[in-house]
Amino acid sequence: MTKNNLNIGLVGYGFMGRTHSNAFLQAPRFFDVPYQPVLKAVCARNAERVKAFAANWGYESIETDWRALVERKDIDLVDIASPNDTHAEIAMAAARAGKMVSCEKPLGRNAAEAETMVAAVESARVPNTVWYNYRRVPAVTLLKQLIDEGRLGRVFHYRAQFLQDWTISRDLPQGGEGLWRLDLAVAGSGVTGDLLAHCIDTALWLNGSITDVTAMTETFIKERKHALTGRIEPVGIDDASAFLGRFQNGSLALFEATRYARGHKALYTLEINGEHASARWDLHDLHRLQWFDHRDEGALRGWRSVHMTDSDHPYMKHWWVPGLQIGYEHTFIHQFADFLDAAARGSGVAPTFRDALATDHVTDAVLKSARSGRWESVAVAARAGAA
Ligand code: SOE
Repeated sequence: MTKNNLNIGLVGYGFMGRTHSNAFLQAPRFFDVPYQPVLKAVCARNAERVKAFAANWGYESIETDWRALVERKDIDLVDIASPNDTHAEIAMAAARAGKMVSCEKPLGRNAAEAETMVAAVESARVPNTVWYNYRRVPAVTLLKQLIDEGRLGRVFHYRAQFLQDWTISRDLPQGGEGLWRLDLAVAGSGVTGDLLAHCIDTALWLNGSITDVTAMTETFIKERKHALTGRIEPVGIDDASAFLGRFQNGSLALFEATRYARGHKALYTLEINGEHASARWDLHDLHRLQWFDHRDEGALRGWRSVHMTDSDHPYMKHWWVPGLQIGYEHTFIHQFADFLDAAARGSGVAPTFRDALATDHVTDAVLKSARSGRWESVAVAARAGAA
């Protein structure tokens, strides 16, 4: 059967532009998706570099102004993979133009910005999603199923960490291409919005709402040269961020993110402890789910390391044969395949803009608490159409 084309316009050609482009190409090859994605146009300001990117990934055309991309009649989906300070303007214009919108995380630089984006996609009724890709690691998706089946029983603890070490050098400039994550005006925050946000998104999905937090942040290197101005300027982002919190379901939260954990490159770990069972997952070993079930026979009770490569594991029947694992890039392919299925039904796929707004509310509360030195409650987003 011939499928309708879904014409994609990508904004941004950095690391995330590559992960998304790979997903657009691979999803229809491995999943029976209802559309044929077409890499119609890629947009970025540097014409030479965007041409090279288009040639490498097979985009049919280029734009150097996102407004021109959004206005094009031949674009169905606007995919935003540009720095955080561009998300809101592009997403709102795309929604107003009736395009589907997918956006890199975090949705907004803060919850107020994210609220305007949610309002735009909801009033335009366009399918939308935010690329919190770790939900679609098969081990994490399986954990969600196990939790929803009630296998943990009452949950007592949820803890998560995201550890990196790439900004320890004081010679690293802030700002500009590749280093905008260190520039407060562009990024909105440091590790809180960049890394902790991943931990929070997964936690809200697995364990429900977070209601209150008490946090601390630290900026270890106070001044850095700004790549765009050439001047030494104060650093506004948080280099490390940690919080204690409470979930709505009564369990306790313990979260940490940093770019100053020497030796750790992208160590995202999570653990959940319930009355009957516990589970652990680790991004450096992402194809394994660690599972302990207290109801197992006493003499053999212990931690199991489940290798997520069987066809009855989430998403795995679409890949290789049992025993052969998949990796990081597949999480984006899974999300895009799910998005296409949902879009064909006229809806977005989780995490939608509204789901991602909930994460921005938690990160706002974390930053507020770090400033105030007090417990802060997490604001609850207004429901759709309530404003
Ligand atoms: C930061 O180094 C970063 O690239 C994040 O921006 C991504 O969201 C994370 O998945 C990996 O680390």
